[in-house]
Amino acid sequence: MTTTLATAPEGLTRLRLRQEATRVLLTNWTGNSTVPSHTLYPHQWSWDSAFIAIGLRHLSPRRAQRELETLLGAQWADGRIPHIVFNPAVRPDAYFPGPDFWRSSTSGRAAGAPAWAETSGIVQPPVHALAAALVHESDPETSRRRGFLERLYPRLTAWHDYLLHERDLTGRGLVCVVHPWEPGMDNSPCWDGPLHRIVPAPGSSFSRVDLVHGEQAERPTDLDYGRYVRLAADYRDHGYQDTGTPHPFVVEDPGFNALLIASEHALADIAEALDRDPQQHHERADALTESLLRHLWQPEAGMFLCRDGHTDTVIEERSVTGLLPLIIPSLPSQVAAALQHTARGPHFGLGSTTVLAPSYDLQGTAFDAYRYWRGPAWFNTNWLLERGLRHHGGQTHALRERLLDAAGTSNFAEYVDPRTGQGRGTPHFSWTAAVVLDLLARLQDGEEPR
Ligand code: 9WN
Repeated sequence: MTTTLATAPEGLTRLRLRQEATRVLLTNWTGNSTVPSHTLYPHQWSWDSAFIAIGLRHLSPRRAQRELETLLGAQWADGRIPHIVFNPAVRPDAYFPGPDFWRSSTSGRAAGAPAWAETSGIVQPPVHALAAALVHESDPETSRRRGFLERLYPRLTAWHDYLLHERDLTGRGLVCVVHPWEPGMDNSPCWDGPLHRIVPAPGSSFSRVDLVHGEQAERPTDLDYGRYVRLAADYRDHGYQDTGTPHPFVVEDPGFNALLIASEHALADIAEALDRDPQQHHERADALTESLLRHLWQPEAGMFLCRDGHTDTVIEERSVTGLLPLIIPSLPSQVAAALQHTARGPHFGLGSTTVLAPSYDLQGTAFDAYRYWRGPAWFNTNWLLERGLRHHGGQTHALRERLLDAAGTSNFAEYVDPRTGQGRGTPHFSWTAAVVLDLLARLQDGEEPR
């Protein structure tokens, strides 16, 4: 793992790291938004764009605003923000499932899909209001002049309304995900149990493009891919209507809900910046936090665990998603302390056996340091953990340094082996570069921004 980046003097290292992260984001910019990767993911992805905007604000607040505006320009009339917005200039078969599969403008018309864009029909974690608040703070003057928050606020509120009204499928005051791609952690062992019930679409009915760019041993299996395709096709064939689709996969995911809570807090800040009443956002954040604690907190595990909405049972797998509630500023202090303890303990090894927090339990039977979300460490989740630990008084200097080093030495890898920091997946990955820029900006300012 030794490179000139790692061996250069500290100042130069950080300077070059910033230059290289900048180059990644500039190269992946397509004019209105940023692709996660030109090869593997050549369109706009929802939660990627939120993290990208958080980094991009340090290069160009205006461009960061544009990133979010482009995404929200493809929002559906029912409030959902689709997980992919397809770029019409990219060949439809460059990614599977592409626009010909999702057919949003026709199959999703009754649910409110726009006629002017092709998108997917599922969603990803709601990091957007948090990103919008941070982008605004980086340059409030330009933001005000362009009416950035004014235009985004109703859209972000509609997005949260959609999740709270249409996706509380278990009636417990939590948002449910209906596809393993929705929590953004596609192949997590947490989904193995619920996915088992799904009859896979036959392999002959689709053709995977991800294996052209990614290593087979690191990607989901064909069997799981068949299940992803089946779930998405069934949702599409029910017009992407939440009422009316059987939804054989229903999971309450702590990370997804925690990000919604953090984003409700951010919406309260945005409302205040616009001289509006923030009360409803505080109330929603409090109600969601209460439901999260009541239904997903597992004191004996020292963390939050997912819940299968069909069997009404806890999914006994430890995933990094169960540590993400650390980003909730109002989390009770004893819960935050237990999460910190678990993050540093044997299951995640933060600061002892691992360089960065793995996506899944080091001691879990399904642990695989290389396969998608079944062990590798991802930079966005570690950025969220760093932020959460900092909010709750934890020491984060070492984690920050390791994150920066791993990003630089791995050439901004999509993910890394959590034990060594060795890069895996595709290089020049946008959110890896974005979180680097955000952490570097903090070091440069010599202060702790929000
Ligand atoms: C499906 C784009 C996305 C990320 C997800 C990551 C991966 C897609 C895939 O890539 O998912 O959405 O094809 O595997 O799991 O978190 O947003 O970077």
